[in-house]
Amino acid sequence: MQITFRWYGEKLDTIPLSFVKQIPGVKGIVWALHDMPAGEHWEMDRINQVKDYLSNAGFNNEVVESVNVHEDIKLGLPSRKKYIENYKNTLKNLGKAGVKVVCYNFMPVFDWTRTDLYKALPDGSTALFYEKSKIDSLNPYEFLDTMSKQKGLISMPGWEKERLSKIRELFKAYEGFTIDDLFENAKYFLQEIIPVAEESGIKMAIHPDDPPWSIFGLPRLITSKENMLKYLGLVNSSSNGITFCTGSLGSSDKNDIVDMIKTVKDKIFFAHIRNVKRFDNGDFIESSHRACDGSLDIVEIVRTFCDIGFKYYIRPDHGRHIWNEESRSGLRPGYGLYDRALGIMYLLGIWDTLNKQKSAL
Ligand SMILES: [Mn+2]
Repeated sequence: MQITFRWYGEKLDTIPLSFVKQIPGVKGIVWALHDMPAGEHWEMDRINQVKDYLSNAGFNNEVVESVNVHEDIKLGLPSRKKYIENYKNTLKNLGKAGVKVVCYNFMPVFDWTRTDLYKALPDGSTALFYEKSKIDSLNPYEFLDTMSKQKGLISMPGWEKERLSKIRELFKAYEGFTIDDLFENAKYFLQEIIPVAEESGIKMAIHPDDPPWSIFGLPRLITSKENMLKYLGLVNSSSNGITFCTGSLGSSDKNDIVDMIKTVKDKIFFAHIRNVKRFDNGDFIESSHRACDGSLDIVEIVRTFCDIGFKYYIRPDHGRHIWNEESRSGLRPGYGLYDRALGIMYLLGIWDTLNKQKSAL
């Protein structure tokens, strides 16, 4: 496995790459052209600019997160043809620039969803929190109104101002839309882009829905083992795979994470490993990576990745905000430096121990 770190680019991220370089084990930066709206074609010179910048800082550019899928593709509108063509051209360019894995998601309207970005944990740190009763009781417009008041949200992928200003139209477009419709449109998308990904040497890795259940009456695809297998079966190809996000899938106690990793092992090209603490009422909060701090046994999860001989990319996903980091301007909720660095050290500690044990056998 190879450790990576998500970084939002020279203009948008306040963490210098020279700091990331001091976290042991990080080889690659997970990047994207975050200023590009979904559906646009990524030009070669812009891609190469990032590649050079990363390479000068001592990192590879092999993982992109995300190339966002335009809403018209998810909805299956006639205009999807144009956006799919752009998507294919972007993949071709990324392949030429040495990109190996492209993460994306197929979540209607809302990307990841939380109700509080700075919920206090008992130790005084803060983290992303999901309060089920709040989501169940608010309509999407009220929800959006509450969320837009929270610092840093609008700068987060999937929550762009322009996109959210169209929220009413989007909800109208999804009226009567079922999960079968969404699977059908995903199949059409995959049939179009997977051959291009294959030719370009790119593995497509869909991110699970976060949280893994339907919200505001919208269907969600990657929520369970069954749906994951169904999605992988839509187009059978070594380029059709998964970003295995333990925190997203693990927000539901119905998902047995270790069993899921074993089931789809050959199709995991990218892993987000983080812990999450679930509560009996359906709420959850992101916790430190340590197994005993959350509901997921991160030691068993890393052991499973080690057992399947996982050779692709891993990143720590989100972290808590610690050491007063949330007061820093430009902080992206969940994407501070410190707790993600601690997370990496925890993952490497487990990984190195397991490998040492393995080689002693
Ligand atoms: Mn994730």
